[in-house]
Amino acid sequence: MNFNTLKKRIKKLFLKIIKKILKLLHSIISKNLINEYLTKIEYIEFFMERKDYKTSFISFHSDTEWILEKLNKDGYCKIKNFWSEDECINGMKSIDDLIRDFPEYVRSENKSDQRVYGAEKISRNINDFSKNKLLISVAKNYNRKETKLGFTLAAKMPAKKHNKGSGEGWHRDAFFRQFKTLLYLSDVSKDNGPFELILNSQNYQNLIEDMREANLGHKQFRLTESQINKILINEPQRKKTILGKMGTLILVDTSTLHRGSPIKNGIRYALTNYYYTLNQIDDALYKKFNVIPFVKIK
Ligand SMILES: O=C(O)CCC(=O)C(=O)O
Ligand SMILES: [Fe+2]
Repeated sequence: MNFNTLKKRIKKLFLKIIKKILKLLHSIISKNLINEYLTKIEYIEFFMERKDYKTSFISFHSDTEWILEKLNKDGYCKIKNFWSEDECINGMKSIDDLIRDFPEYVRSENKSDQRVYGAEKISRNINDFSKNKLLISVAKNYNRKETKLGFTLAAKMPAKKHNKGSGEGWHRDAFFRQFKTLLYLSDVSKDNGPFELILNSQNYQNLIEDMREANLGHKQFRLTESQINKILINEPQRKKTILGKMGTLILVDTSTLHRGSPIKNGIRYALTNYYYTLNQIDDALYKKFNVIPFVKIK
């Protein structure tokens, strides 16, 4: 074992011990302070192994670099006309076909939208999107760890009464870093359930400040409307609603606070690529999302 590996191991062990002590001290120190310290330790642990990640992909596609810069700065990046109108129309048709032909894979527990995970295994055009080289290159470099596409979600969201929007309200998918790409196949104006996020909520400093502001718990994934309002009260400009014509692509770190806003009108069709680091991919993941297990590309 070389010196650096040993140093890393000792650091990891040290952080683990501090975490244990903090959890034990729960009754003595204020809960909020403990939550902050725990988050700090988890943040250090998360990025420790990612610090040295290098990939030749950085020069693979010339657009990778500016997209990464924008992602690192704002937590998201929007690209217009990623797909043409014709491609989007075919994409919407593919989603309708999928929902009709594979009802056993249509997720019904989501109240707002109809979802099929693993759509790239059935539809040729969705498969092309899932394999896009620029997107995988951005995913790897943004995650700073070996990354693969997990699956592509095909989703159709009609305007139903009392819907909460795609994702069922404000949440983060993960803490610290999680990369997805969302492609609008239909035009999305403010009434068609646009993707919304709280700017910079993925950054460590904001994460801690927002926790204080809204009195959030340790690893709290879902937030109420009133907690979001507390975060926004002094900085309303941090709420970003991403509108776009069909073919608009949103590359986003879903460790930001985000949601698909409730849809008031029409139907929103969208595809989402879910990228995971290799350690996140296992059978349980595919089971959790009821991903189509077979390939039957048409
Ligand atoms: O599709 C959207 O607008 C957001 C969905 C979302 O946040 C999720 O499924 O985790
Ligand atoms: Fe989400």
